[in-house]
Amino acid sequence: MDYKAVTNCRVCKSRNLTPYLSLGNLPLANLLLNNIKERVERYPLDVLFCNDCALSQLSIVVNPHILYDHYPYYSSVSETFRKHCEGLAKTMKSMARIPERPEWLFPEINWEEKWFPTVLDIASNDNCLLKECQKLGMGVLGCEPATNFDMEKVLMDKLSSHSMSADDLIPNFNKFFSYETACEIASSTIRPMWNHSFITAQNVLAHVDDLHDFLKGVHFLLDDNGVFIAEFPHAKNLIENNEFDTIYHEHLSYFLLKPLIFLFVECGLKIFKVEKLPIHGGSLRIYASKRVDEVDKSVEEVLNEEEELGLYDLITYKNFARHVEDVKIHLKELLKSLRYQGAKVMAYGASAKGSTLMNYCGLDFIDIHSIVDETPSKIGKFTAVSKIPIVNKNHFYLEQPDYILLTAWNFKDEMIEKTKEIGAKYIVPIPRVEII
Ligand code: JHZ
Ligand code: ZN
Repeated sequence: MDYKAVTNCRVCKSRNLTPYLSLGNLPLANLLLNNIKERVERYPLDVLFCNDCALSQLSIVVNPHILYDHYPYYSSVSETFRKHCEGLAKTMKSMARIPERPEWLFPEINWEEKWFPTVLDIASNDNCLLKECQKLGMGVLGCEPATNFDMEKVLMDKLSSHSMSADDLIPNFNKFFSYETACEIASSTIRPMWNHSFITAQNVLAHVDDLHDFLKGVHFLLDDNGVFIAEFPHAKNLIENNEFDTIYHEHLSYFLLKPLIFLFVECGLKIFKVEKLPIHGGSLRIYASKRVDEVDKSVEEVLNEEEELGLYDLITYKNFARHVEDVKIHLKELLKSLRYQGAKVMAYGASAKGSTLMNYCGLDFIDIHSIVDETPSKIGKFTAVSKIPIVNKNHFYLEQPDYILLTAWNFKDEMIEKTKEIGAKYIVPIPRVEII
């Protein structure tokens, strides 16, 4: 079976789930075709609201091996995201504390001199974050199930125990993270893997079905002073800014802070600080530990804001669902009139959200000439169902488009800066269709 249906809330286990948005039967958002004749599977894309804990979640869970064994998204392509990771690495370095009794683990080491904080990054992708951590002298380990990043990684069996030659390499566990994987990591003899000062999870919690098992693994690996740092798009922005295109089969959950606090407590972790970040259309970064003396006021502030905005009430979600169709109507109308005028429209960013946008709106190669993406492995492929060719950035100069549709509007500033000399106008689809 390619997917299973959700019957209970992923966080609180309630069966009191109400559907509020259906985007139809869509292909997997990161599925790219080598050939337009390839058969494409479609899956229902419906969102449910948990009336007990306010978690929005998809009605189905697609088999993660189909989604992630090969993953075409490379985080480092965006300079904005790379800088974001540099910032997080610096934050961790400044927060790091020497564990209370590290000499128990490696008595031969003079810890005052040699101790360096360690970071385990879950779903480490192309090591965008870990490379920044490494530059700051932190011990690094990745856990990434996709096999296509191998060039950048070092297979565990190539490293001997306590090998210091590993310092400039980034070891990786080629597995989905789970409690079982955490036990394997802990039983490994390689030093940077044990007793993690930091465990990071950028844009991965939303992809995880069994969150309890995942956090059990985090709890198991985190040292007593350790901090778990997770980032995810905040469902507040999904609703407020009409970011419906961030809904796709990989994103099983759309998080508010409230259900996460409940979940973390159940798993023996306490969220002690929250930061709002502009990345990916507006994200939250949460900090959690096993032992917490003081909870920062940011936690209460975000909870109050969520409540004041009505984000714990089903009616807010039903209202949001009514606005989603506006984008479809306006975007289709705009592209139709541009076609009649003979204007050439290209897109920038063969993103997952672009797949939802184009397929939900029923756009294809008639509306959009081609999509530029700088990820080498995406170039030369076609988007699924919409069948739009993905081309390299030179094609902006060759084709001289009149309009560029920003299918990765979350990187609007970076994309406009990189293409301004082309002289095209930009179509920004979210929160409402606009030409700038
Ligand atoms: P981008 C991503 O989704 C990945 P996507 C993931 N699914 C997730 O959870 C969310 O974010 C939060 C390209 N690009 O990041 C790179 C350029 O070519 O908006 C990407 O293919 N040049 C894990 O896929 C795409 O655009 C550039 O200058 O919706 C952007 O995709 C830049 C900035 C990007 O996310
Ligand atoms: Zn719930």
